[in-house]
Amino acid sequence: MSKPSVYITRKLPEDLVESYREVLDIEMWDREEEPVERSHLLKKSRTADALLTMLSDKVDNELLDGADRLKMVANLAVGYDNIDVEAATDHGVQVTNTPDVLTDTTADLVFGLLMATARRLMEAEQFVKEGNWTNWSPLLLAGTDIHHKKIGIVGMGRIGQSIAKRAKGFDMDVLYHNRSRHREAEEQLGAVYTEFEDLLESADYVVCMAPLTEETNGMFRVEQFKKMKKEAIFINGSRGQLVDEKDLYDALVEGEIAGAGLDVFEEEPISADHLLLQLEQVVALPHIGSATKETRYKMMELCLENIKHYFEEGRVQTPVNDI
Ligand code: 8YV
Repeated sequence: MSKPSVYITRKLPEDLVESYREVLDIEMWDREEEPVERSHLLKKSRTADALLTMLSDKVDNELLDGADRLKMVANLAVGYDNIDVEAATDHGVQVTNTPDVLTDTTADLVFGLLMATARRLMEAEQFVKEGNWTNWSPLLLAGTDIHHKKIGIVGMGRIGQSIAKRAKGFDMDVLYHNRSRHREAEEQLGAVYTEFEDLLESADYVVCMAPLTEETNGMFRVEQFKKMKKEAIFINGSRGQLVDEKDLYDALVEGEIAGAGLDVFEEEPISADHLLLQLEQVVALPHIGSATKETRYKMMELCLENIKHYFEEGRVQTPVNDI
């Protein structure tokens, strides 16, 4: 019997892929620095049994309509807003994601981003490297305290809870807002469920970790920034589309809030002339929440395991939809 054919939309390390070649007929996009071209992805989808996709690959009706053999899509991310899951289900296509393996890694990064923004770490490093450290003054590069402050986590999923644990270690008060109450986080972490508006008004750090859905799209706009404290710092570790970037820029320039730490943007990658990059109170990262070698390997492996098991046993470890 011929092996199921798998198309991978980025070049993955051969040492990882190699062992799966025994059971899967794997082909990969081979240009290290460039994302797969849409026309190429559409062409490959027509003959593939499975796709291993990235967030930048749109899996929509256009792709699914032409993908007669396609049975599954393994997405290399916990989020799957790049995939029209309803359409995939209608086409009988199993979708999987990579939860759990990236939870702590992403929480580490988001908490690090909060610290970098509050304590002005990037500015401070630049100051030293540019040779400006020639004197000392009491308020030189003075930032804002983190310990004993209030963190408001919007989106108390796995990563939100993992951030709450870190915040507890810093003696912070933890507020959270979520579609539904999370009793475990309340009992074990002392996190306090708070209405969205109340959270915005009382948190010193507002951390956005909600997934991108129709309801969360654009949930942080001018009204929300105006409700926050003038000293508040806004952190986004989920998706750029949850935020109106022009409104965030205005809020920062007009002093409605004090700073922002952003790992994600509305359109990625962003260019150096992006509005928000012009502000020194913004710390910007290139969407590296889950980017450690250990975790990225685990994510890639989970995708390949899901594909292998789907074809061998008809089951996957981390399904997004019921087929
Ligand atoms: C992805 C992410 O790893 O998992 C997610 O949803 O946003 C990141 O962890 C990254 O975008 C690669 O697809």
